[in-house]
Amino acid sequence: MTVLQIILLVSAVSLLLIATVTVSRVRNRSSDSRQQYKKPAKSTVQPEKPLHPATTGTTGNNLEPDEPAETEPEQPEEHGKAENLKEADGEIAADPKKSARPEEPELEESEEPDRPAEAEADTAHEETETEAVEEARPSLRDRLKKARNALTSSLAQTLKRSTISEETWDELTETLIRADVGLKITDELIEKTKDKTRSSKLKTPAEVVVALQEEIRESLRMDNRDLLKSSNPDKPSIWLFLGVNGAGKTTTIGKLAMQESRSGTRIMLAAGDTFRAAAAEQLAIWAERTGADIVKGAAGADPASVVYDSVASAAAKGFDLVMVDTAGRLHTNHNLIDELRKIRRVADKGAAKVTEVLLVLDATMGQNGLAQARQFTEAVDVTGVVLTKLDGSAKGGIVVAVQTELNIPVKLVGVGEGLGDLMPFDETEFTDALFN
Ligand SMILES: Nc1nc2c(ncn2[C@@H]2O[C@H](COP(=O)(O)OP(=O)(O)OP(=O)(O)O)[C@@H](O)[C@H]2O)c(=O)[nH]1
Ligand SMILES: [Mg+2]
Repeated sequence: MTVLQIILLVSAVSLLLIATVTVSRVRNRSSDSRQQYKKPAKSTVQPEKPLHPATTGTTGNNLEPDEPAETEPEQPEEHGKAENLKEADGEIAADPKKSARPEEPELEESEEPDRPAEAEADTAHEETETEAVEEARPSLRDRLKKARNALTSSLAQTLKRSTISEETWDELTETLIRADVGLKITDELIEKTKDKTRSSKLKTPAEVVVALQEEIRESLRMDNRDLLKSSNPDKPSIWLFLGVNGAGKTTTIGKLAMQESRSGTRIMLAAGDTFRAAAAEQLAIWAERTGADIVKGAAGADPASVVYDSVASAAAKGFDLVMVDTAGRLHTNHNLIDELRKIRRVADKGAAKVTEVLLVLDATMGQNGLAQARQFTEAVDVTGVVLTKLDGSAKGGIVVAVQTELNIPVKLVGVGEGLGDLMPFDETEFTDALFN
């Protein structure tokens, strides 16, 4: 081998070595750069998590199966976003108008079609819940707790005795008077119970108390408790609501309008209380809640003209029922009583007839309420009584006093402030709830 050949061989080997080292370095660099890219790749995936939790679960598992420590710091942000999303959904569910909005600006295009459907489902769910709450009412017995507790604790002493004596009758008399039955009716009930005790040969005070409950139930028996409607299906019925301030007229109209509208009755509310500025507004809220129409007059307008207009409008629209709210007037003010008479006259002169005049009485007013009631019944032909706030009264005997003294059927009882807290009155249900 020549010297030249040896030099060429050494050069070739050196070049080969240099090339190998260079390729190896380039490979190492490219491997480093791939590792550096892992983090940005992760952070672009993770913000998606709160928006699509299900998808994220799968994606996360595929991408970072063995790096839990790196996913954890991201979580506070995820929760924040998830909460924001929940809040947004809540807002949409709470306000059906918002849920109907298709052009929600913050929404991504891909999310757009889902949102109204979700919102609708949420709203429907909420409505079902509201209805369930409205329907799931306590029984009359639950609502008469105050009155029952007062009566049963007053009877406790009498029931402890084993024989019937003069003391038994004195105690029963006191119990009835305390329950606001009134002196005259108490005497009548005690006499009838004594007769029954003799004729049925009752032996114990417990039997006497059962007999007294039966006498009370009998004294409350009346056939005509249904709310009357027009016999002509082409003409609306008119129901007037009267009573002193705060008795519960407007609330009763609202509760009743709800019940009636649920059974398909088309209702017009007449804001006949033009004295108080807020009165028509209060009625308008009930109209909105129950889907009824309303006719309001200007403040201080003649209530009779409002009633006339509402009846005319109801008749023109083919409505079934006009419910007339009136001012809570002082029963001593004769001008106001005259005004009630005028409302009644005018209502009857229009396109329909008054079929119910309902006197709304606050049960917690006791015998004072009865005195007020007489003023109304002398002025206008009252066809039925609505006894409100029985839930708040410890004196259930007022029901007996009102119906027997006025000789007008108690048609409805109010047992709370809620929409469903108005019940048809039934003497058997009532006496059972009071005594047991
Ligand atoms: N606990 C209870 N509260 C009732 C009942 N009925 C009505 N109320 C409440 O009694 C208050 C007066 O009710 P309204 O309906 O405004 O009485 P109103 O007779 O229209 O009163 P005016 O318009 O001032 O004449 C309101 O707070 C009602 O929620 C009931 O049956 N039970
Ligand atoms: Mg009112």
